[in-house]
Amino acid sequence: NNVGFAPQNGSSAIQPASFSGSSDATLGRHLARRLVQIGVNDVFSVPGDFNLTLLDHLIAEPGLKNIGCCNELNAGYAADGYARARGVGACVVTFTVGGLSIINAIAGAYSESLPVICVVGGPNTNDYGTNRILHHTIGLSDFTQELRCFRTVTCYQAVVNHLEDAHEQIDRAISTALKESKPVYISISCNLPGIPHPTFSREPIPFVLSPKLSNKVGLDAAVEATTAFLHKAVKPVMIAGRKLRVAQACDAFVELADACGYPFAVMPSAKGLVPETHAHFIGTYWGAVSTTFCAEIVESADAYIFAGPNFNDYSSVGYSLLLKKEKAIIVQPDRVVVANGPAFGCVLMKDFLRALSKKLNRNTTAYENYHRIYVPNGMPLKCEPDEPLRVNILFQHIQNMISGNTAVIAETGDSWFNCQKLKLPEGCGYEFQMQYGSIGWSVGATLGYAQSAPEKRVIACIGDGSFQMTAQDVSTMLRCEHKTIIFLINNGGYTIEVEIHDGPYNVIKNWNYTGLVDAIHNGEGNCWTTKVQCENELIQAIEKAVGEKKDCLCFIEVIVHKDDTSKELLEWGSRVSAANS
Ligand code: TPP
Repeated sequence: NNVGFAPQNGSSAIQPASFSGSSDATLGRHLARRLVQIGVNDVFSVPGDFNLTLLDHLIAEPGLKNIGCCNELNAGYAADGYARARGVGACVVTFTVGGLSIINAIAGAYSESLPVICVVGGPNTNDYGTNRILHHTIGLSDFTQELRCFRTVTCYQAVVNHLEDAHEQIDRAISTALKESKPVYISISCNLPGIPHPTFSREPIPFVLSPKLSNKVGLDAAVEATTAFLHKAVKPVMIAGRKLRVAQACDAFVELADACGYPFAVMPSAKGLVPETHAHFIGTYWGAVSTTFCAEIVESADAYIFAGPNFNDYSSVGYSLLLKKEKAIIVQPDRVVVANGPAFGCVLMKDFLRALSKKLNRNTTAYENYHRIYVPNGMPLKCEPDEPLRVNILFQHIQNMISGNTAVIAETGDSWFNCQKLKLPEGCGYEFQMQYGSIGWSVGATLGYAQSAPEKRVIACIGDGSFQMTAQDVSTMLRCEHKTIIFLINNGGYTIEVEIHDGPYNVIKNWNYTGLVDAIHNGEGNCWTTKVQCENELIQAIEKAVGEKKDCLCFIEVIVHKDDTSKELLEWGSRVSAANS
């Protein structure tokens, strides 16, 4: 009813009369202090008039940096990449235009169980309860549209439009993100961040999240049932799934392998979570596109322990895995199912794996049997020096670049399959977004990961189609002085889609990618670009990237033939296609 008129209760009305606290006893500083406390030292943002004051208060906090991104989608992907390296990430955007732009990245973070704190500058407190129409909305006087969208991709939503409960709302949102390991949404009215309030007048006491506990009775019963089952097995095997990370059970998985002596594989999305240099490691289990012999070993085992698996149409290669539930122990973050029997609930994966490692007899024959299977390292046929470069040669060279001081980011596309075959040295990071598979993710994620883990040199493998989605934020990598190496694999199209179902829509417009990155560089920051078409040029480029240009962002465009795909993609594509039709 106040449409077009100044509010009768201006923003000063929300300031408590009795409190004239210090300038950092504010909501904005409280949020900033909380972020720093939980390990966030960088927020990825795009400013807008609803979040400007909030940003002022965030950057006033020592230990918190603002990383301005080119768009919200990339800011969200960057927070995702940051959370992968550090355990938590944060982003700040503006009401609705920013919020709806970042939502795809937040959905991706949800799918990967990453705690990302997504903060949105929201409407002025005085606008709530009126029927005013605000800019940046679709023109209705309903302020809940953005909130309703975020409900489906976050585990908690806080709309902070009162100072009285702001402290509680912010704390509850952040602690929920950490407890559930999922993104949360916090909307903060644009007129609140700078107003002092007594609730913010002390340094917040750090969160101490109460540890989750297993139900002892259930744990013992699950271990007993599993032990009885596994002691009957002759050829047991363990398979690591991606939920090992959220269950914080990577070490417990390896301890179990050490104790019981079983061989172990990884599901594709768990690559990087368990050491590939371990003597019991037998490769990636991905059905028909597994590491040589790995599928045969897993599928012919008489018992398999899947720890944290995520079975979907992609990881099951179009539902073609030859597994039997009666042979499986399925261990999820808080439950265990033995041989398709009743579930043991309230049993934490970490506790279960550790308890099991104390009970299981050592079965060395299982591992020794598999160890006898000798699989020579596949060496691609030698290229002639000036012959067009082949993808398998490219990845042979990338293999030689990786170490414990690097991290590989693999974009959706044929890079999934090519990077999956890399043998990761101890400590080498590895990230990809297999459940959600949103192309373009890797540009933002590379930015965020490199910002979070400056000690590692990030090597990103990105297809041309994916790069076209989010290329702008190479700009932010340059501003942040990252020394990332990007391999832009130019095969002229959406090749993974070609292998699922082809049509003219899978051909993309070729860009001058090095020219584009040079234009983004524009003389500011350290950037080196080159284009390679044969092995000799690639060798020279890599030598330069790891030598003379080691402190530089290096962008290497690799031209390959449009039909040069991995054999795994061909096999996987045809099976996924069959499942789709
Ligand atoms: N839009 C989004 C946001 N995500 C998607 N996964 C898709 C569309 C469908 N899609 C999956 S992979 C892909 C597309 C369009 C093509 C990737 O092409 P490119 O990056 O060039 O890699 P290549 O397959 O050629 O290795």
